[in-house]
Amino acid sequence: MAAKTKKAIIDVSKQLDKIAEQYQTFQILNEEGEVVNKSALPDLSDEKLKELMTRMVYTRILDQRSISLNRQGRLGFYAPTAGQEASQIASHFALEKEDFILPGYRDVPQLIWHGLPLYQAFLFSRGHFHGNQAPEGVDVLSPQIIIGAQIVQTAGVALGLKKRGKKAVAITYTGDGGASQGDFYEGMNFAGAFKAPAIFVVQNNRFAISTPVEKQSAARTIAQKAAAVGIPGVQVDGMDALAVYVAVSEARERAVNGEGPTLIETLTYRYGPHTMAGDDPTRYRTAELDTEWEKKDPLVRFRKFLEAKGIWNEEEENKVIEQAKEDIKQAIKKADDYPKQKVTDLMEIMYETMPSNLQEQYEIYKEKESK
Ligand SMILES: Cc1ncc(C[n+]2csc(CCOP(=O)(O)OP(=O)(O)O)c2C)c(N)n1
Ligand SMILES: [Mg+2]
Repeated sequence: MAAKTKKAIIDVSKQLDKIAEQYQTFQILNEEGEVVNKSALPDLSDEKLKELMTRMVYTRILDQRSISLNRQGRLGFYAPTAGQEASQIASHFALEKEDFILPGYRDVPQLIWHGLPLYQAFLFSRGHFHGNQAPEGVDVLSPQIIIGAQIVQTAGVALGLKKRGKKAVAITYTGDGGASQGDFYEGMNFAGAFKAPAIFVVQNNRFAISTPVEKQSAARTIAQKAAAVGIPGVQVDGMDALAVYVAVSEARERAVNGEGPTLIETLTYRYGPHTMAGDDPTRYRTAELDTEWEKKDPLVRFRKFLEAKGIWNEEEENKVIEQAKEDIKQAIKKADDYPKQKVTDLMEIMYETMPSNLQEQYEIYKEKESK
């Protein structure tokens, strides 16, 4: 144990407590789906509420199907999303079509709901370049694998939107691990200094692969890291779709009104493994912790809320499940039928004008591929 510091002249004893106190978890629905914060309820029509539930159920099915397609060898890279639906889908639900998304590798669902066709998400998983070519008007980057690399880019995209006079935001997603990277501070600092319309969402699912959040930082919350760069920071119950929706809606409004960026920490959990590439969560997580978080499930909670309002039932949910399964079946077939990528494809999309040495190689490959 460290020796006790003698009475200090500069009294910092309460400093950290006072900081942490200011970042209380924002919640609207408790685990039973009961409203615990009535004045914070967002003004969403029944249709909108049902649409949000539809998207979360659909995304849970997509996750289940993606895991089994991966096990059958029909998908490549896949990072499971179950447990994080409120953080991902309700945050996206607060955006507009013209907003720009810079996702991490676990954030494929937000891209799909922003307009990336499902078959392209499957091609991305298989490492096919066409999976990274979002259609015109779908303003997204492809999922970033390098932890934190999308955060400085987000500050840049946001500043670009501002300079062009667009009423839009750049939103990025990273994890608790991402919040320990240098890029994280750099991106937020720049966006704060330039009042760029950015939203930094940190999905704190408690682990960076096997490293628990307590070992990643001495900060008691991730939200409070915003204060160091002079921007608002919000910690929200990331299993509560309504709370996440409100936090992002308000951040968006501030951003487009010229008030600059916001950091949002969502407290969440991934039920599955880190990715499908051999991670075994039982080696670093206890069954008790899994159970504790499963009780907070975002779908169960929101379903109870909607059922109590009389606008959701099993039949309605089954329709969504069937639709999701059918769409996935069609999309995987479309991905199967899509032309295999060729070496020349990659060369064609890399440069506007191909350098002469590549041009030579290009001719050689073109010849080979024609046989
Ligand atoms: C710069 C960098 N370092 C390390 C890795 C290896 N890596 C891949 S995922 C990951 C953990 C990230 O955890 P977190 O940010 O909490 O996101 P989560 O996977 O929990 O969604 C690490 C260390 C990487 N991809 N990039
Ligand atoms: Mg994490």
